[in-house]
Amino acid sequence: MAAYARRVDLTSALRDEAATIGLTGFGVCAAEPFVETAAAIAAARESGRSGKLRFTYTEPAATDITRSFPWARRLVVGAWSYLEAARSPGPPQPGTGRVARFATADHYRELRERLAALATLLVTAGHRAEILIDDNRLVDRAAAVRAGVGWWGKSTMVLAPGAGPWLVLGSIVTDAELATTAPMVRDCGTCVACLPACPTGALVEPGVLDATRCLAYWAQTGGSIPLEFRSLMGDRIYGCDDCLDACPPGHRAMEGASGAGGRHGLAELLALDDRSLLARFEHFYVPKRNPRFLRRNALVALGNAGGPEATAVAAGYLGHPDPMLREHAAWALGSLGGPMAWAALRLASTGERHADVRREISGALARA
Ligand code: B12
Ligand code: SF4
Ligand code: SF4
Repeated sequence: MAAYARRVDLTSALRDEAATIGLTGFGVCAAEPFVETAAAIAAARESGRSGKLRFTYTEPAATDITRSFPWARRLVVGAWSYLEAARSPGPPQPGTGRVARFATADHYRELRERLAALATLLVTAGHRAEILIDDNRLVDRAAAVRAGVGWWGKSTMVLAPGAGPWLVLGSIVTDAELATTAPMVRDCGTCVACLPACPTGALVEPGVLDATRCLAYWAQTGGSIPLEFRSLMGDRIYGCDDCLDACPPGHRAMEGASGAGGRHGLAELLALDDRSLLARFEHFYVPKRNPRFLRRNALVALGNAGGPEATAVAAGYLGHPDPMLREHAAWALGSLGGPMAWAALRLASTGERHADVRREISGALARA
């Protein structure tokens, strides 16, 4: 009985502290294997829907936390609503690109600081505590749903009352046998707004994402962006919020986040050196920390967003030493069109030796 009271007391103390420090969501669940999540990951890999994703998809321990932390008994899950801090990119503006709200700044830091305060309580009470946020060793959404922090939306996002999908998630792994919190008895009901809102049809069924069609995936995956997605990328340079924007449970929270945020001048970005570009976006996931992928995204956004300097900037990239960037610059010029773009492409076609870039230039000129 005394042990039970201690467990409940510590959970209550953690909950109180979570409220005091302003965590958006809090819950505690057992550190047992996520069997259904393991099956969902296996199904995504077998069907090819996970594409080149690694993270939790190739980490066998991701769905069984005790493989990484044999002493784990509970997960203390926290959610942080970043919407107010992120504000809004607003409508497209020529010459600018937009970053999805979750990445307008390192919003995970706010969550980490709050989870650190809870971890201190656990350690002070004599327990072990390890913070995991966006870590390959845990599927954050599976933990959040089990702990009752939110429910699984048809967009695959975890949604919470008041915040909708605008949450980042993380957990503390602990050996404390805390009292657990109940899963949320709630779902999306008859709403399906996110499914048609996805510009690429990546949400192939309620709760099932084909990552190989997701724009957020292409913005953070290496290689060339497939032609079929380049126009659909619009002015995005990182992430995509369309299925979140469409989600009614998040609409009220969006009203309080209308100030400008998350827009960047593309000509300026494309003029930055490697170090400055990576420093500006140090919290992005960029394959191999190679800034060429940020420039690739910016060139695609430039081709879609236009703007007074767009043609000159894209034409300048036709002389870049990196063939992948020449390829995307050629596409951008084909998308921008106009006498200057066609002239730059014709000139480049005379000297270009790389087969992929030549193909891209021909494709772009076919739009003339
Ligand atoms: C890989 C990854 C991606 C990939 C793949 C996403 C995916 N859906 O798997 C890509 C790059 C596409 C991506 C995009 C985004 N991501 Co991401 N991503 C991750 C990562 C690293 C792993 C996710 C994972 O393991 N998925 C495994 C698969 C199997 O899970 P699932 O697709 O959700 O499948 C579940 C559902 O189908 C559910 N389910 C089962 N039955 C049913 C039935 C019904 C009716 C429903 C509705 C659901 C359901 O069960 C399955 C698994 O248990 C996590 C961080 C982490 N370590 O967990 C962040 C994470 C999921 N991403 C996050 C964010 C913010 C995003 C973006 C919003 C960013 C952006 N604005 O661009 C987009 C959202 C796209 C989307 N609609 O999901 C947050 C999500 C927070 C939240 N509130 O849910 C996480 C948790 C990061 C964090 N720590 O906060 N991401
Ligand atoms: S993030 Fe964008 S592309 Fe990906 S599922 Fe949502 S709406 Fe579709
Ligand atoms: S848009 Fe509707 S169906 Fe999609 S996640 Fe939000 S509430 Fe659920």
